[in-house]
Parts: sequence; C-alpha cells; structure tokens
Amino acid sequence: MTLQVESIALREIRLPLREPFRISSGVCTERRIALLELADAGGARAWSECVAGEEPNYSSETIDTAWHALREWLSPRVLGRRIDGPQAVHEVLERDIAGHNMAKAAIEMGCWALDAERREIPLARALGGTRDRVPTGISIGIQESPDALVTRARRALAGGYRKIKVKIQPGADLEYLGAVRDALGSDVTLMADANSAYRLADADHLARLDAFGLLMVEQPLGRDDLVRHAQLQKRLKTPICLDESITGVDRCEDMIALGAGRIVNIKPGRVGGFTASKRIHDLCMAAGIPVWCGGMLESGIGRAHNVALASLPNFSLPGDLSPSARYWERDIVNPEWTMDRDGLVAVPLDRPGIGVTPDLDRIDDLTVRREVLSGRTGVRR
Ligand code: OSB
Ligand code: MG
Repeated sequence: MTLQVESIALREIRLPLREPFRISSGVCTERRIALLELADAGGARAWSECVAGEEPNYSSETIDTAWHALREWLSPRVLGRRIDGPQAVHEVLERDIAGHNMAKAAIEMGCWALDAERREIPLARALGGTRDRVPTGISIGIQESPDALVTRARRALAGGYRKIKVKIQPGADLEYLGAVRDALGSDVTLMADANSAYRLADADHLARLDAFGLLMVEQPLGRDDLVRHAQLQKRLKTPICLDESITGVDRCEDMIALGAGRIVNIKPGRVGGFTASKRIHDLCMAAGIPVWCGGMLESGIGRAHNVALASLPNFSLPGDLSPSARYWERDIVNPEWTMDRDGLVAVPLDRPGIGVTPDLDRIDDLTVRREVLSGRTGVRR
C-alpha cells in the first residue's frame, strides 16, 4: 500500500531527568528531545522521536544537526511523494545522503507508525513482532562511589529488572563491578557499558572483567574500531557487545566476519530506523548472535517504538526499556510505560499504531520550538 506523507510537525521539548545520567563520554540532566508528528492526506497521524543528544559525544549527531538535516534534506525526500510503503523509506533517505542516521530514523520510524495507524494494526505487528511482553534491563549511570551504585542496583533488582547494566570508565570499573557482584550475588545478570572509554592497550586491565561473570561488556573501544575490538575479544572470555560501532547492516556483517563482537545492541535511531534494525536482527538471527534493544533515554514516544521492535523473536536478551518513572516525574504519553514485578513490559497489542497517546497539553507546555514542514513548501526535488 503506498504511503504519502503530507506534513511533518517538528518540535523540541525539554524534559528534565529525575536524576543526572552520567556515561564515560558525558552527562545528561535534561533531555532536549525532537518529536515529529507525521500526517498523511487521509488524515492519519503518527508520532516519532529523534534520539540525538545535545552534544556529539555518543555519535556525531546532535538534536541541532538532526533538526537541520530533517528540514533541509530529509523531509523534502518524503513530503508529498508516493512511496511503496514504510519498508521503502530507508532507501529513499539513504540515497546520496551520508550519515544523519538518527534524523533519518525519526522520519523512517514515523512512516512505519503512520502506516500502522492507517492499517489500524499495532506497530509491533507491522514490524513482525512475535512477543506480547518484553524482558527489561536497567542502565545505571556512573555514580560517585561503589556504595551509591550498589544502592541503585539493589533497588533495580527489587523492582524486578532482568538485567543490570553498569556504566564504567577507567577509575570507575573493577571496584564498582566487584561491589555490585558481591552485593547482589552470582545469579544476577550483570553487564558493563564503557561507551568507548578504553584503548586496546588496556586489554590486560579489561581481561580482569572476566572475574565478574558479566553477560557482556558493551563497546569498550572506539566507535569506529572493529579491528581492535576483534583483537580484544580474543583476549576476553566476556562476550563483547557492540553499540556505537554498529551504524548499519554492513558494520554488523563486518563485526561477524572479524569476530569483533558476539552480541549486538540494536538502537533503531543509531542504524537509521526499523528497516535497518530488522535487517540486522535477521542477519544476527541467522548467525546465532543474540540481539537486544538499547535505549537513548527516550520519552514515552521513543519507548513505544523500541518496545515494538523488541517484540521481534531474536531480541532474546533484556533491553534497556525502563518504564517512564525511571526517567521522568511524568512522561509525555498516556498511559505511562510500566514494568511488572517480573521485569516485563507489555507490548500494547490491543491498540493500533504506537499504542500510547501523546499528552498534547503536556507536550505543548514543554515545547521550546516548533516548525511545520509540509508538501508545498518542503518539496525541493
Ligand atoms: O550507551 O546505551 C548507551 C544513554 C545515552 C547514550 C548511550 C547509552 C545510553 C544508555 C541509556 O545506556 C539506556 C536507557 O535509555 O535506559
Ligand atoms: Mg551503550
């Protein structure tokens, strides 16, 4: 069924986190989030979220570069144009436009949601999801002390989380992970995420992580560095999981060919959307590589997209899909996202589209800028 996007309303909201989130490459206290509302000629509407951060520490993109790319290059590619369906949008945005994956993903994922709305089916079903609940892990930022980390990890475990991910960096790694492992016991599923804080010269140090029985260590080395990750993996028992490095299906093929990692964190924003996510998912499934859905401190709109993706069959490990209350005093969707005592988030299969309703009054209150891109003004080629 063809898809035709008539307008994209772009806005920026500011949403303060309940507590600052620190990773090795930067700290976030308030999210600046770009939201998109897409509309087609038939009156269907759908929301999506751009996950780019404020600073270019996780990737080269920021909310401001994404805004620019969306307005100048990406929305003119889709506005007013007949496209074969949401699965064709990725190629339309990819041709002769390098990079800007998070900006591309915001449009591409919005098109999938719009198509699901129009067909009155849940986004999870449109994507090929097979699960009605998805297991959830927490990602805990770097803390001031091992004790502060242990307090948060205990709380997370009591709340039902199925996996506890600890952010690490040089100087806040072995002692912190040791304290958590001692406090929680050997049965708890624990992992670490370094966000590229180490170099291959740290291999001996990183090999000491093997003592903690981690499920995986995420992105220890450079963002673009598959070759050294392969060398490091030979020296670690702990499986390496790649996040920043996997910017598309080709990089995932390279990872497999080189042995640079044994697990993949799929963030649809990082890879340019759902079509690329599905290809990576399928490739990994065929290669026997488990995947899980990462997070970027999304609002409830981005969370809806991630939960739908995480319902696909090879998302066999718990995703960073924490409920609304872990991040915000109040989320921007109804109902808010919740997790049950067993650490499961329900996939909203009883509702079409993304399955939650954006709270327009609250979104308006939080909005600091707005721009409507429409077919007439937007189409430039
Ligand atoms: O590396 O997974 C990461 C947040 C911002 C940037 C990078 C990462 C993260 C997280 C947050 O780990 C996970 C979440 O959204 O709960
Ligand atoms: Mg990560």
